[in-house]
Amino acid sequence: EGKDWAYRLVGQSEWSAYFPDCRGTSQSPIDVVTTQTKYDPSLIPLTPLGYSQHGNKPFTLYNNGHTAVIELPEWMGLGGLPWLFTAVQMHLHWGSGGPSHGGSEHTINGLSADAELHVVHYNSELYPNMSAAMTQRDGLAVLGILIVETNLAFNSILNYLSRIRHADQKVPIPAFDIQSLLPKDLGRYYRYNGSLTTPPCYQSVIWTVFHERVQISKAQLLKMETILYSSKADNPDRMLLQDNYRATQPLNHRVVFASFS
Ligand code: 1SD
Ligand code: ZN
Repeated sequence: EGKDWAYRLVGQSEWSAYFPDCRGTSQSPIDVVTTQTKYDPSLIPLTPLGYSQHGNKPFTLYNNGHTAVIELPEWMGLGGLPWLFTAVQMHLHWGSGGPSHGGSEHTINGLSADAELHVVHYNSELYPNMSAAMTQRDGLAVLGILIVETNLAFNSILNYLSRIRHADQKVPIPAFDIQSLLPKDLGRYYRYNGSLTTPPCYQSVIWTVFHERVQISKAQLLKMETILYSSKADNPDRMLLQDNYRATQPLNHRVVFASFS
């Protein structure tokens, strides 16, 4: 993990030289081919726990050089999986070409969305914390929410990106209802076993990709795509933080389950 990595320069194909797990056979993201998914009636709607309860404590918004991250309070969690999961953080992946030019990590029937929101949780019934959980097969649960053009509550994050333009910058932002960023239909989703989509690519994620897409306006998308830098403030060679999504990975032996038919 100490080793640095990038989406550009030293590109995605070189991640596995330093992070061998990136060469594993259960990597993420994937292309979900809907005709090849398997209906599983045991996949019940997920229940966000405390997502809408934010009290008056601000959130912290952080440019980690690879994405914009919001650290989530530990009383937020996720129900509807075999174990209780505790929220850790959420972050975004985006492209550089505006609407209809890609930017999501997961694709459905070969089709990209404009961006993708990830809400990361760890299995707090089996493991004491995120770092213990992140190397275990049942350690993490990540929600993947595909974002397409129109409009939404994304300003709760986007209004503050201008304050974390460079890597390592952090700001407190007013807390907001995280559930407002999720689709309304939490019952229709795809489920598969995969990995972190960034080095070290541990194959520890129970992935949920919602079928319903959520919306973002063209102006909001362009702002997200052109405001942050992957370089630090004191680096004269500014590098825009763009295209921070990984290419889809082979499914290999895996089955993608659908909660609906
Ligand atoms: O890209 C994130 C990375 O920033 C880190 O959060 C990691 C573990 O939490 O997860 C990946 S991802 O698979 O959620 N994209
Ligand atoms: Zn992610």
